[in-house]
Amino acid sequence: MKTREIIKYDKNPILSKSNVPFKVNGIFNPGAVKFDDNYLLLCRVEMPNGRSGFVLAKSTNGHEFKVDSKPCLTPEDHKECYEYVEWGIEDPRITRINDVYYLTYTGYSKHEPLVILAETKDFNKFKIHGPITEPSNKDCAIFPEKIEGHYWKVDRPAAGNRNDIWISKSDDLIHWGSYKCILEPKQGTWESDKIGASTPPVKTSEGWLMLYHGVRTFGSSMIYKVGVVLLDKDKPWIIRGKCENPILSPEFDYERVGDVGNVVFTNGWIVEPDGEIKIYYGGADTNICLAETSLNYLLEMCR
Ligand code: BMA
Repeated sequence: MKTREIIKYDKNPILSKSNVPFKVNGIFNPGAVKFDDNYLLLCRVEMPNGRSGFVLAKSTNGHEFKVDSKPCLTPEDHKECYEYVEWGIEDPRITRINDVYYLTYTGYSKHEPLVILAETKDFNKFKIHGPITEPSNKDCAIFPEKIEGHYWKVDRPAAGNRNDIWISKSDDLIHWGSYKCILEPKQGTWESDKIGASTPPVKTSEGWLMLYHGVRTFGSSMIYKVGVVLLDKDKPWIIRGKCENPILSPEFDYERVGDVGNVVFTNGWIVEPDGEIKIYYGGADTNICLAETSLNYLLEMCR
């Protein structure tokens, strides 16, 4: 496995609203997975009314994607829990467990954000389980296998001015407990105000590797960057390593200028069998970009 730094794709952004065959304000923050030998992005599209749904984009090489002709999941599909998603569904994370793909995403409504769970086997039919947290909570990612006989998730409940990453466990992916706070913002740094889990954790020989986002407020604006953390393989509430610096920051116009400027935000990555990694991320809440790196490099950053 090669060690390589993080390289932003020179043809970024890989998707913007001109690639979407229907009218949207933007396409960003995709979940990512390999499915049937294709690269699949489950992209958030903000509709003209300002509410988000999801559309699929497919690729054979991970670089050039074609967006489907219509959304695959919308707030209106949530018949049993529409009240909690009325203002949009956002930022899906995809975790494969056996042959089922579990989606965790933000349901947004007058109740504030909470986490919705859905599952699919084919990205065509979706079974929506509904909310698995109360508000305010978002940035939820499920671990891809059981640890100590339980399922695990990380998420980001917001309480007062606290925005920390928490872990919890479950026997059925619906009912959760044993909550623990595992990571807090670090004052006076790039991640001083808010953090949240980004990509679903990936198992490595050294533990669970996960990307997360950190936010720092400057005056009235916020800068979103991406960091990396390593959780213990058997006791995932223990932090084994963490990079002090962000691994991705807004630098280019496509990350600095858009509906929300100075944002790089990821909720989807693909780790190839040879350890190469594709990180798909939203630029300025407006478009979708790609950065490539390797497992070795990210592990080295955490040591
Ligand atoms: C977060 C989420 C993301 C968004 C980011 C920057 O709170 O809502 O969807 O990309 O803010 O605006």
